[in-house]
Amino acid sequence: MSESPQRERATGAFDVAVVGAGFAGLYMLYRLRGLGLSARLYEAGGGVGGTWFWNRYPGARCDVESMDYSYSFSDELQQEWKWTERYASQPEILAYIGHVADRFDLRRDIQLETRVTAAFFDEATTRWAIQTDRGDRVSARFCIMATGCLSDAQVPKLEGFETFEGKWYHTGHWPHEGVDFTGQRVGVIGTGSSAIQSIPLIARQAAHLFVFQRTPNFSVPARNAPLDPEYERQVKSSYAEFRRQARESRVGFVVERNDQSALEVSSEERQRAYESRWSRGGLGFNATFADLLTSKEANDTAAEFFRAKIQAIVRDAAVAEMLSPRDYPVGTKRLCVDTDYYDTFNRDNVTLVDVRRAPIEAITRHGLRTREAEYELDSLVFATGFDAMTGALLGIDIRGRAGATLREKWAAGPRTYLGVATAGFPNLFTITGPGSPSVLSNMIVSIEQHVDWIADCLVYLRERGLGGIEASVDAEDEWVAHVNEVGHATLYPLANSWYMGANVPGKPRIFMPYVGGVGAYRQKCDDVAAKGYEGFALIA
Ligand code: FAD
Ligand code: N01
Repeated sequence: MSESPQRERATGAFDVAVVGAGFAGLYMLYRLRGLGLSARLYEAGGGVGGTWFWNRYPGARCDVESMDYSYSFSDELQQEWKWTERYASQPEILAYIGHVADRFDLRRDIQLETRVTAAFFDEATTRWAIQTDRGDRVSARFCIMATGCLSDAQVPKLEGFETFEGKWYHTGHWPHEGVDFTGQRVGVIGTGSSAIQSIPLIARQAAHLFVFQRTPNFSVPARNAPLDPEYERQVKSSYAEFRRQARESRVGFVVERNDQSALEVSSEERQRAYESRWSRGGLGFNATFADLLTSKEANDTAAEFFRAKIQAIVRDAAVAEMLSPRDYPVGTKRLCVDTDYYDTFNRDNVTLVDVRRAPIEAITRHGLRTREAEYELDSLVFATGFDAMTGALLGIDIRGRAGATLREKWAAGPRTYLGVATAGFPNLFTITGPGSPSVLSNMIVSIEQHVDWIADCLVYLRERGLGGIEASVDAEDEWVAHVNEVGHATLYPLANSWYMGANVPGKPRIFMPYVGGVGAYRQKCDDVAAKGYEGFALIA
C-alpha cells in the first residue's frame, strides 16, 4: 500500500472523534461527512482496512461470500466493484477497502499510525477529551469506538519466549512483505480459523510443520471457486432486495434454513442433509437443522458427521482421532471454513502435537518444549487469536462520569445497552460492541446497521438542540439480562470459546455477543429510536 501516514498533530475541537479505520470506522466517517459534522478518525495501523490490513497470513480469506461481505450503502459502489472469487481473499478485501477510502475521499480525515490511548468525558462541557500516543489532544462532543471485535492480537505468555532465536509471527500482525518458510522447521500454535486457513499453505512451503493443538476444531470445506458470472449478474440485478433479505435474516446473509429438528428425520435423511451442506461448503452448514445450536442431542448428530468425515480424510487413525472434537458442540466455537485442512495431515512433513495432553512448558532458544518432548523450530507462528470484543476497548483508558473507568465498570464482564452504548459514558458509542450480534453475523451488515443507527441518533439530537445521550442503568440491566438469557438458551456457553472470554486467562466468563438474530435486533434498535430513544436519557 502506498499510504504515507499523515504526521500532522491534531488539536482543537471536532464534533466527533472516531477510533479505528476498518469497515466500521470508514463507513462512520462517510456518514458523518454526509451530515456535515466535523470528524477526526484515528487509526493505530499504517493503513486503512482494520482486520484486513493486519491479518495478511497465508490463506487469509473471508468465510462470508463476497457478494454478501461488502458495503451496501452505495449502489454505484456495489454495482461497479467486481469480486473475483466466491470468498474474497485478504488482498482483495484490502484493495476494496482502499478503493472505498479513495472513492469517497475519506483519507483526509484519517490520521494513521496513531493509537488513541485515553478518552475522558468532561461533565462540565459534555465533551470527550481524546489523547493519542503521538501527542494529539483533541476534544469532541461524541466519541465513536470502531476499534474492532477481533483486533487485539494475543500472544500467550510462555516461559522463555524472549530467548527464542528463531523468527516469530502472530497471524493478526503478519509482515507486509510476507514470509518465506522454504526449507524451515515451522511451528504453528493454535488450530482456530486463522491456523486452519494458514496451515495448508505453510505446510506446502516448510521443510517440516509442527501443529501444536490444544483443542481440535470443526471445519467445513469452503469450496472456494471463481465467482460465477451468472450469479454475480443475478445478485447485481436485484441487489437492493438481496441486501434487504440479509438485513432481516438471523446472521446477516441468507442461508437456506431448514425448520426441522435433526431428530425428527430418519438417519438416512439426516445424513443426506449433512452431505448436501458439506458438498456446498461454507457456514450454511450451521443451518442444516433448526436445533443444532439449541439441542445437544441434535448437535451430537452433526458432531458425529464431522468426526466421520475427518476419519475418512485423514489416513492415520490416531491423528484423525486427535483432530476430532469431542468436548463441545459444533458451532459453539466459530465453525471454521477451510481449503484442504484435514488432508494436510496426510503429508509426510506435517506433525500434529497434542498440547492439551502434554502442555507447552516453555519456548526455548531453539524451539519449544512440551511436557513430553522438545521441538527444534526455525519459525514460530502464533495463531492464538484475540482478546475479543472487549480487548481493544479496554486497551484505551476510557473514563466517563465522575472519572469512572470503563475497565472497572466491565471488570465482571461487559455491560451495554444494545451493545452500542454504556451507562455512565454519555455520547460514547461502540460499533458492534458486546451485547450486539456483531461476531455472530456477517459483520458488514451489523456494522452498517450500527453506523446508520448512530448517525440517525446524532441527527435526532441536533434537530432538537440536545447536547447528548446516555444509556440508563435500568435499560442496560434489562438488556444485559436479556442477552444472557437468550445466550444461555443455546449451546454456546458449553464451549471454552473467545465468545465466552475463555481464551484469555483471567477474563470473565460471559457470553458476549447477542444471539437473538440480526433482523430481530435491528427491529429492537429501530423501536428504541422510534420511541424517542427509549432507555436513554437525553442531555440538554
Ligand atoms: P477492525 O477491522 O478490527 O478495525 C478496527 C481498527 O481499529 C483496527 O485497524 C485497529 O488497529 C484500530 N484500533 C483499535 N484500537 C485502536 C486505538 N486505541 N487507537 C487507534 N486505532 C485503534 N467477519 C465476517 O463477517 N466474515 C468473515 O469472513 C470474517 N473473517 C475474518 C477473518 C479474520 C482473520 C479476522 C481476524 C476477522 C474476520 N471477521 C470476519 C471479523 C472482522 O473483524 C469484521 O468482519 C470486520 O472487518 C470488522 O471491522 P471493524 O471496522 O469493526 O474492526
Ligand atoms: O483465533 P481463535 P483465530 N497454548 O481464538 C489456541 C475470525 N476469523 O485467530 O481453543 C496453546 O479462534 C486456541 O486453543 P483453544 C473468526 O471469527 C475468521 O483463529 O483456546 N494453544 C485456538 O486453537 C475466528 O473465530 C476467519 O484451546 C493456544 C487458537 O489458539 C476469530 O477470527 C479466519 C494458546 C486460537 O483460535 C479468531 O480466530 C481467521 C496457548 N497458550 C479468523 N492460546 C475466516 O475464516 C491460544 N491457543 C473468515
